[in-house]
Amino acid sequence: MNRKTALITGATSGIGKATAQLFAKNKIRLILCGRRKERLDLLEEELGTLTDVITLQFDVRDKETVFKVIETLPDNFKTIDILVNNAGNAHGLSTIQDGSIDDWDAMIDINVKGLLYVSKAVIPQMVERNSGFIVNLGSIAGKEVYPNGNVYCASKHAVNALNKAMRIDLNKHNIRVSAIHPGAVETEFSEVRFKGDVDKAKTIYSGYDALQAQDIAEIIYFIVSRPLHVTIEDLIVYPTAQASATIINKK
Ligand code: NDP
Ligand code: 8X3
Repeated sequence: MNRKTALITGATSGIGKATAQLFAKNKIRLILCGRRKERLDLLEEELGTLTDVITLQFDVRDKETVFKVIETLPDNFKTIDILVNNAGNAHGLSTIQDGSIDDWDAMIDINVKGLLYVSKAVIPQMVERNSGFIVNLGSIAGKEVYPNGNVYCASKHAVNALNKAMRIDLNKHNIRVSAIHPGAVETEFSEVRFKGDVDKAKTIYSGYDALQAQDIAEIIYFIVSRPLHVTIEDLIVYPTAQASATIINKK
């Protein structure tokens, strides 16, 4: 059986890392991406005993590097069967009138433009082969807008739209496209959003059982392991305690 190769962005933490670990257990070959080299090295060491692993250190905002690193992959990693567009984050949580322009730039550049660059670097080979799988990490913030979420919500609404656009444009090329829109997942997400304030980040996940990265990884693996004629196009996943972006039943 031909083993599949997956490129995962944002593999150094949270959902991307858990997905890499689960894919490795299932013998999917891995191209792991992120900015933090030491974490990539550790992952390569950990997962290299289970499957073939290569790591690519780059910032998804760096357009030239994105294309260069993907174009210059070694021959045995050139064929990418599964692209997991996971790298992303929120910066800040404030009203539109108080928001920081640097934070806005980061969210649009990483969550939207970065996702587009990586996709543009990978999609042509999928079109050529008439096969491939793209999983886009959206968010409940891409389905709803909540107070102070403005630009993060806009960036994830864009991911939601791009997921639909990919599904339409790539349909005749037999490429499967799926989006997962989680609610609260306990990762480094809130630490990044609150600029390293660990205590504040913890409050987001306290008083209920938040989703864990592993929960989302299992769903991603389920999606990509369906038979060829099955595509799960769009999925919202909540912790049981969550009913909408703003309603969480905390004890
Ligand atoms: P983490 O902060 O734990 O992981 C984010 C990952 O993205 C890291 O591996 C980080 O790696 C990578 N990343 C961030 N910025 C860049 C960049 N500029 N270039 C390359 N890689 C980058 O968060 P999650 O695992 O929770 O987030 C994964 C995805 O899931 C995101 O798209 C997020 O928006 C989405 N999501 C998260 C939810 C949550 O509640 N946690 C809910 C809904 C959606 P490095 O810093 O090494 O570059
Ligand atoms: C992360 C979930 O609700 O903080 O995308 O936007 S939320």
